[in-house]
Amino acid sequence: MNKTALITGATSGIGKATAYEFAKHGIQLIICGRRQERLDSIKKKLEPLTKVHTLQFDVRNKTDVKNAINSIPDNFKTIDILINNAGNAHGLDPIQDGSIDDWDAMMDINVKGLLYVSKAIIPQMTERQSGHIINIGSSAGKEVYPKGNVYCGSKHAVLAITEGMRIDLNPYGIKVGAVNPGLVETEFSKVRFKGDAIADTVYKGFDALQAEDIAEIIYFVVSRPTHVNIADLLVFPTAQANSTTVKKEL
Ligand code: NDP
Ligand code: 8X3
Repeated sequence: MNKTALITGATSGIGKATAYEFAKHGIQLIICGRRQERLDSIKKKLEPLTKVHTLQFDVRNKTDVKNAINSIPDNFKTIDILINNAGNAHGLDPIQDGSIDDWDAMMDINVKGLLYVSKAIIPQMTERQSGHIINIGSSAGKEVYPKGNVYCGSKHAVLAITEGMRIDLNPYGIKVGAVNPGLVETEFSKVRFKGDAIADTVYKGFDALQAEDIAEIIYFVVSRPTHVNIADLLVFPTAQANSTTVKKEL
């Protein structure tokens, strides 16, 4: 596929697997994250398959986001596909015990970071009257679970923003959609539980989704014909029925 994609959160999990999947199909890549050494090693692995440019920035810093996107070299500048994937949960606490720092992190990264990156890239898409934006939401954006309060709020916001983008960008022929996974075994729980051993138990006793499962779905979404836009997609592991119902065999 003769296209360029920018993927945020490409150093791990779903974003990294999507970079690998896109590279297999010859999509030129701009991979983003804070951990430069990981970006470098992914670039090295993928370069036999496609052209790769790395961008290191924290999506919370709007100036850095803007400067990073402005620094993209000419041969990568036309971004056909934006995958707004960077994000995480921080903590799992009842609202009365929640940490304000955790709340800030989730709203700043999952919601405001997504907006900063989109703001920097949408103008070139409206100018060309083409483009495809996929926001990685979550089942937590469709359903609130106990102690999920602010994370669920951030992902509900992602879905509302996705719908708003689709409406506002409709006159420009830009596709906008969300991919919403359930439980995917990535570094997500390590980050959520700040390295606590409880993270190792989250995906035990059932076959969780793997990052590659979601990456294949994202490629399917971007490879539909021009007149087809997959607007919203919810994906669970077979063992999961909703946020609180997971069939485990321990
Ligand atoms: P990972 O923790 O494996 O990956 C998160 C990615 O986001 C990393 O590449 C990380 O890169 C990047 N990131 C985090 N914070 C920042 C920041 N401040 N600035 C720039 N990049 C940042 O998690 P997943 O792959 O699971 O998560 C990807 C997305 O999928 C998230 O939006 C998450 O909410 C969503 N999701 C995950 C599910 C799951 O069960 N795993 C289910 C549903 C949705 P770096 O640290 O290098 O900056
Ligand atoms: C991640 C899925 O259920 O761990 O968005 O919140 S969950």
